[in-house]
Amino acid sequence: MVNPLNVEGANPFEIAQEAAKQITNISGIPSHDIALTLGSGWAKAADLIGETVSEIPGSEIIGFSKSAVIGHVGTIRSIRLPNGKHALVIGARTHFYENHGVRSVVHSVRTAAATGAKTMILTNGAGGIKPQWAGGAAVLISDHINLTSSSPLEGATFIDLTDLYSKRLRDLARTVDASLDEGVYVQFRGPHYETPAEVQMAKIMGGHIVGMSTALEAIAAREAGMEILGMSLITNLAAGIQTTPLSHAEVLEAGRNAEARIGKLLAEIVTKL
Ligand code: 8IG
Repeated sequence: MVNPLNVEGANPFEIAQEAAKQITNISGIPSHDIALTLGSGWAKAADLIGETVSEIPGSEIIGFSKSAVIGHVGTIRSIRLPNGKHALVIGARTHFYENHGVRSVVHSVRTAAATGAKTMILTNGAGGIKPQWAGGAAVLISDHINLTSSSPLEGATFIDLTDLYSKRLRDLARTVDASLDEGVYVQFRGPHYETPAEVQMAKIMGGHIVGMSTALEAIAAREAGMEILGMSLITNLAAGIQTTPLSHAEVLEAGRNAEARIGKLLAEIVTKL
């Protein structure tokens, strides 16, 4: 199948507009207020934040591809919150390591913005560098280091990334759970996990969380003018911090063990937005 985002001359913002129109038509909801991308372990939040108006397979919306990862749901949901606002929940994330290009990676974020969303909640499963995060901590992202050597921005698009992960929203999250810790998210390309030496590099650079998704999405969300909340579920300690080998099975198990707790946490945060 042709990926319309990679066709020469295509305008990714126009395709996002088209995707948003399809979502509006199918859901019957003219505009959304907030958007959430639910990564590994976070899917349960969708069932807790409100009433699902519409659930759409990603494959029905232009520019979305089937999720490549087991544990990622692959649908887009329109949810009515108890306060009457509408949330767009994206379970169909495209990762940079899938090699569909960075336009595909951020298409969901641009589509969310095109549906009207002013707040973007980006969640992920990630590795932790702080040993006290062992056992499935949920943490706030305070900033990032982008080690993908890529950007979703094209041309002379000089976007300020100060306060990329909104201090206001982090403080708001802490009104729900005052114990929430925070850290700097380091995005590697993946899909392999890091070597222990790379984890030490990330640590020396000032990183606390290692992942494969969120930095590029946050840049696109900022370009679109959205306010961003980033949260990681630490499903494993990063390579070399934990002494046992990393496995996707371990990640999935940590997600299952945490999903009820972090789903409830995120749902409570959403009610305060
Ligand atoms: I879940 O340890 C998950 N995603 N880069 N490193 C990176 N991404 C991850 C990890 C990890 N765990």
